[in-house]
Amino acid sequence: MEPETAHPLEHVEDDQELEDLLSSLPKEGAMTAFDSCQYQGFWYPLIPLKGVISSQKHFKPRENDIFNVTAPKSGTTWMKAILYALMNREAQLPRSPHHPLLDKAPHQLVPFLEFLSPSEYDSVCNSPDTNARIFSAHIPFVSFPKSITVSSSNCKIVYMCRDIKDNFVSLFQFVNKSNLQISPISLEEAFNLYCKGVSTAGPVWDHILGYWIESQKNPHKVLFMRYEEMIHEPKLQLRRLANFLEKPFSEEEEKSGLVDEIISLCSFESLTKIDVNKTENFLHGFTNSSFFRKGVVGDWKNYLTPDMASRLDQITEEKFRGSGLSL
Ligand code: PAP
Repeated sequence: MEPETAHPLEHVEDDQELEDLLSSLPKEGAMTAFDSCQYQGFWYPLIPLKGVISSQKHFKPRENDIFNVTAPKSGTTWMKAILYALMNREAQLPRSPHHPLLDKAPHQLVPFLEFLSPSEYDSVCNSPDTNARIFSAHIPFVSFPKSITVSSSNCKIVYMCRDIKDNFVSLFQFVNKSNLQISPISLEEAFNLYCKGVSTAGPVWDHILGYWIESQKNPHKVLFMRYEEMIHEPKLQLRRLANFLEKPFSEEEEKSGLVDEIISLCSFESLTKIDVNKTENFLHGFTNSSFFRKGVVGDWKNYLTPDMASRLDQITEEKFRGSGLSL
């Protein structure tokens, strides 16, 4: 048996106790105007951190809940759309002119666990299965609510990672485009913080590694996916995902072109043409459009110096050495 990871805030009973514990955590200036706190080895702004702690204390999974987990800027929005379209495909055909993804943003259809209050968990009803909901989270494996990760739970975790250099560039662009900054942060400053691990739910390498290890130990519970593989071989990856979620495509579905329809509905080109993804506001004032930028592989080449690229490669190589994982 493995030792249980201690959750120092699990027994917090009242707000004062929570405030005391939060104020005792290490803090650092972050890429945004808000300081980051370090909790269980990972960095967070205060609001999502409170959500992480709440979920640890209060979340009660349903039998077949599904969790779309990522380090920020690894393809979360895309996977939200894919999971929603995939799981609801019988009642809501992707070719339907009334498909919910045509008038709701992926972030509205699949909420982040850490941005919900405990009283809102049960109001999530975005799956055809009454024993299941679809949530998203940036929470590292070590801090994920134990009620979900225990082997007796049937909940499934779909983890998506992305090339580290593209991840950093996407994050840097997002931070400067959104309302998270009083004045823009420079590339160098953001880069140094990222390399130190001070990004939301960072260090990104530890985030990825936690789920990679778990996916190897427990492949029925955690599916490890890559943004680049989704871009290059979407059909294969979508079938892999459907099989993992025990909702494989039937022969009729395959023949009817459903796999292509889901891929097309959720593609960058298609989602960025939909009005709601261009304008409306999402949680905490982020515009929906800020979650769509280029959606390509290798954009880091347009931003990083050769030194920056090799520093990230070097950290990646060191962090993943011996794990069987390379990015
Ligand atoms: P989040 O973790 O804060 O929710 P997330 O959705 O992971 O953000 O990141 C946005 C990235 O996914 C953007 O990448 P870029 O900056 O390199 O362009 C965004 O363009 C990309 N993205 C969003 N939707 C799609 C999609 N349908 N297909 C491919 N990439 C997408």
